[in-house]
Amino acid sequence: MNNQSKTPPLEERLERLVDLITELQEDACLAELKAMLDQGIDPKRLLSCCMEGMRRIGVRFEKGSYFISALIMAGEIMRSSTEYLSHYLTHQETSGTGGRILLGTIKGDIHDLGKNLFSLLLKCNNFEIIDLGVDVPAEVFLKEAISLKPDIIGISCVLTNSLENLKKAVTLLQKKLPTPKAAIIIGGTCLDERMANYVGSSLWAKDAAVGLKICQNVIGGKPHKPSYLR
Ligand code: B12
Repeated sequence: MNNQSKTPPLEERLERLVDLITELQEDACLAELKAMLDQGIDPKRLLSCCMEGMRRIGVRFEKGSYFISALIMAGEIMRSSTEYLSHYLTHQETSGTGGRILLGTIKGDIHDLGKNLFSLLLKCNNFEIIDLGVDVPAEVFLKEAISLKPDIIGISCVLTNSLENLKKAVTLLQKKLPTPKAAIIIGGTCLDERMANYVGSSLWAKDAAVGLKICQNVIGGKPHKPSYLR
């Protein structure tokens, strides 16, 4: 008997992992995630499964079949999964030029898993991170930016309801930051290019990996052109 008859094909296992996350089966999901990591499966593919699980949980919440308790559990699953994955991602991503980044989630929003994941990727690529946490008002971003002089300011916004706060922060920073002005990059589930235009930020990333690339370009002196944002 060969191994193939015992272990289901990879695609099937990945889909099962997404199902376990969506069904909030924390123990089974973490056990499977760990097993797959130990077997050398690409952590980026596993991370994509976690993101897809979060998306499906969000859809169930919107439809009313999941409640806030499910979002809380989802947050815990995502946090533990990221913790496992971080060991593997850290070893994978070691090259790149560093810079100093001020990070935070915008006022009104307490989602931090996306921001933390972005922070992790940046750290793995030799960036210095100053994390202001969640629910950060525009004025605090400005005050800390003036005192800490980051190269880049990263703002996470997951909730549509916080979009006006994000717009306020971007406008304030663009107006009041001393020269040379730090670049501002925004990211988070609720954002797309249209929203980025609305809040007035030319740097927007649909995910943490794209965000990392943009930050590397900024530090490498490449122009801040929307063409390399996608
Ligand atoms: C887990 C979760 C929670 C947890 C969060 C725990 C935590 N510590 O973060 C808790 C329970 C706290 C929560 C609360 C709420 N939530 Co919630 N939550 C989720 C859920 C299921 C997963 C979010 C997540 O962590 N995803 C995984 C991370 C890794 O993904 P991410 O945040 O998108 O980040 C990625 C990118 O966006 C990017 N990124 C993120 N930030 C940044 C920043 C920069 C600079 C860059 C470059 C990139 C970047 O990088 C990441 C990796 O690629 C989503 C569903 C979904 N579709 O996402 C709903 C969701 C975000 N929540 C939602 C809602 C409505 C709420 C509540 C209002 C519910 C309520 N009635 O109380 C509250 C709001 C509380 C508040 N004031 O913030 C809605 C938001 C809808 C909207 N458009 O506004 C969603 C989409 C669910 C839904 N479909 O309805 N939630």
